[in-house]
Amino acid sequence: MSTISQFESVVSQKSLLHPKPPGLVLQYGTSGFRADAGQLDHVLFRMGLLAALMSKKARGAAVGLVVTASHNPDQDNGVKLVDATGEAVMSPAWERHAARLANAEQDRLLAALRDVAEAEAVDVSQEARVLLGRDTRSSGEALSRAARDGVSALGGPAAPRDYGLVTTPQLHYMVRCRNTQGGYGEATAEGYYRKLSRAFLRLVGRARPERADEQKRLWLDGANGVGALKVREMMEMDDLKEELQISLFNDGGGRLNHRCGADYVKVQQRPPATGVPPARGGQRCCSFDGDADRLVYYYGDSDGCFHLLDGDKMAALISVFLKELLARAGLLGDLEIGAVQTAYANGSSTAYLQDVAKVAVRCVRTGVKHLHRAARDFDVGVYFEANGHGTVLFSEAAGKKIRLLAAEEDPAGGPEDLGAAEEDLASCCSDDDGSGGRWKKRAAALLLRDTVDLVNQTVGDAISDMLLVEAVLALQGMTVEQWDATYTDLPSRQLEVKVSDRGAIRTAGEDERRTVSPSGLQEAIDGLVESCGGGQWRTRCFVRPSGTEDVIRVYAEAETREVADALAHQVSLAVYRLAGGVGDEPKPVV
Ligand code: 16G
Ligand code: MG
Repeated sequence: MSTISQFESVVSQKSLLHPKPPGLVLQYGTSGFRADAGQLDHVLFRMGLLAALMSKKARGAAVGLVVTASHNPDQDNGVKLVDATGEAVMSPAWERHAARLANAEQDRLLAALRDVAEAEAVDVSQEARVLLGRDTRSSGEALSRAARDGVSALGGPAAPRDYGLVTTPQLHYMVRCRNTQGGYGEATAEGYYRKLSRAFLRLVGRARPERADEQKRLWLDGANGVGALKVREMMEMDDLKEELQISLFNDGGGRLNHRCGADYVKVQQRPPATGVPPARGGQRCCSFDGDADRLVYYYGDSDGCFHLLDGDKMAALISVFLKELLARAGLLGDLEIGAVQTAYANGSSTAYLQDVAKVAVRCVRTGVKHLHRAARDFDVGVYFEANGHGTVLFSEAAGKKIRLLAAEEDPAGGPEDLGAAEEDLASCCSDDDGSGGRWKKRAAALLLRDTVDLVNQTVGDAISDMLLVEAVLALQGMTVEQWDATYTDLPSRQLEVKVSDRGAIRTAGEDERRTVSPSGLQEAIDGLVESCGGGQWRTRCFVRPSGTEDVIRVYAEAETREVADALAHQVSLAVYRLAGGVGDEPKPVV
């Protein structure tokens, strides 16, 4: 096996063009590196090297690298790595390799590279295939070039394939398409739009009664990011326009993620402050984040009151829909459906899923990789973070059974020949007794098949999730208010506290609900929860260090807004005092 030494002179020459500022140390955070864009040139070069090694390790399968800082401000940037499955579930060992390479001082880079290649027994003679993409930040182009230099220094003759401006989930999709030789879809933007829009049109084509034009209307806040550009491209498909009329705002004219976008709407619990607000009560609206891997819905009611439908509400809508289809298709006994959430999931959503929808629920640590891994334990794993990141994973067995059943029920393979069955298809989601004749089973099988095609199973995808929500609402004949009324969120409050070292707070267990250090903090939180809610199960509060910013996050939930706000504030003070708070003491929520 050849060694890294044959690449050493070119790597060291090229790395001089992307020098590391001495002493700078960046953490590999929840989803990769994220920092002020000015600090990242060497990181992108080195992540190009790492991506090349990842591809070589996967015997030349494609891997991906996206230059993005997601929902963070325009001046930041970052990198997300996509493994050969098209997912973002790098092992802890590769995360350590990433940190090691990014933080090696200039004269230690070759040694670090050698160590990684040896630790992973990479066959460096293998050609690397790396797919690149970026969001719309002004720093993206130069950082992408740095990544390309890194890939080419190690990659072999094939230049990396640069998709330019893409949403993060689109790049994940491209990687999976390439590594399945087109089995997952065609690895182009057109292929992506075609796959999603066909599945969407098939689904909504079965909605009965057909929707009026007004019901096809959706307002979309694009966070001034790449998602807005891509939705505009997708909406050029004529058929899609007939079934979904999107009014885009914050579509690129303003500042990225600035007072708009999914993170703003979720955390501030208010509509975007910029762009055109929807004029009418009850009108469905949604927001993407800057790289379009998060989605939240919202609307204003006739009294002008704001209502948020976040990742938890999407999980509820989609889980119930899928569970019902599985039951009607006769697959529920064979296939287990489950939902995966984090500690940020609203308590009402967990109670609804478990007690009303009777769907198994698991709670894991924050970060897509944790939810994604846990969702694989189910045949149909619906995972959503409250912040709007989520998707559905279908196990191989589930995919096969659904495809087989759909093929049996629909040998011609298309919806066009349904003839007399059309009327029955509509009733597959109705409230009848579910005794299910052949046609009901058939309808459910076809709807499941098309849902599998609509979902981006590699990662949460705002475009695909939006189409799925729209399709489910159409099929269920539900308005946004009816969807919202499935359960009532408990009032919650999220605050952040600046501390001198966020590592001072450590959490325990699978779901981060309790801290183990600093000593005394958990006891203080328990006492405050007790005094605010008398220990009722609906009052809770937890804290955790952010994986993306230098802050401690505090989350409180209670029966009333006043109690949730007061509890979050009290706990913020405890964090400030016991965990080395810096700057001014946290102020009460106003
Ligand atoms: C990143 C994660 C998201 C998580 C968030 C938590 C990915 C693709 N994204 O945005 O899942 O909820 O970080 O941020 O993994 P925090 O650690 O700063 O609270
Ligand atoms: Mg994002």
